[in-house]
Amino acid sequence: MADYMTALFFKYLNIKPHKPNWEDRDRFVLSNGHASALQYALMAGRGYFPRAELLTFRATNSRLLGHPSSVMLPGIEISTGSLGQGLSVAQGMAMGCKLAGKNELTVYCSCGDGELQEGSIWEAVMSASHYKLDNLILMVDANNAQIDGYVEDVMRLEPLVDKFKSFGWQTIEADGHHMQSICESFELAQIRTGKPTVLLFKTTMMKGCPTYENIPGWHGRPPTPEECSGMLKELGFDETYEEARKTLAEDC
Ligand SMILES: Cc1ncc(C[n+]2csc(CCOP(=O)(O)OP(=O)(O)O)c2C)c(N)n1
Ligand SMILES: [Mg+2]
Repeated sequence: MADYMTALFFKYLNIKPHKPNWEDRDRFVLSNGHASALQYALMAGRGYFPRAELLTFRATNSRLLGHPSSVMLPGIEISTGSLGQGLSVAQGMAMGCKLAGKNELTVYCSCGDGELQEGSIWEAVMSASHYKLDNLILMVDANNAQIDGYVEDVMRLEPLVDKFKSFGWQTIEADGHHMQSICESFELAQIRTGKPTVLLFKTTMMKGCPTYENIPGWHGRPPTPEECSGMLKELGFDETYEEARKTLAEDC
């Protein structure tokens, strides 16, 4: 998700990190809350809090919980982690913006593909098109992986494009690692067409680390320091895990 989320947070999301509750901000809901580490990294990059705080991730008393908490951390719109719920919340936010006459605000929601197996997702999908919520953009991390294995083995989702289309959504497929395709997709999705939009981003879990790519076991296992150093190397960084931690700790 890192590639398209970086485009979202640095190019498209209209926010004021120093004023997290600014009324006219775009909204972002991380419905697949287990990807919180990515959201924290992006928030630190945008200046919500110092990058050194990232080192407290999941530690006792940290604001950076394993699943994002709107109670703990300003800038998180809604606590998530129980899969299948965030899209309904985002759908309500999009409807609220319309009712308030603020059609220019966009509500972005992120879901995993395994998450789409939750029935509540499809209630929100149905309702968003009924209410013509063209200010709602759903991004799906279509990596064909989930906690128990490959999505197609656990519970097949295909044909996903046809499913979203039949529910009345504008449906856009893109390579989730190709920055130009990502940007073109966001720009198309932002046009108000009378329909909500889903961006089906085709991705590879652990993209950029060939030794570790596309192995569902990496859904939730923290790498050892040695593995982490190996991943950094494959990603093209010179620093080891320990060195990278040190650099981060000094970045305030
Ligand atoms: C309602 C609910 N059921 C089960 C879980 C446990 N769980 C956490 S992540 C996950 C897999 C989700 O798959 P996907 O959305 O594809 O995420 P990815 O592995 O690609 O990050 C599961 C089952 C949960 N968080 N919430
Ligand atoms: Mg997945």
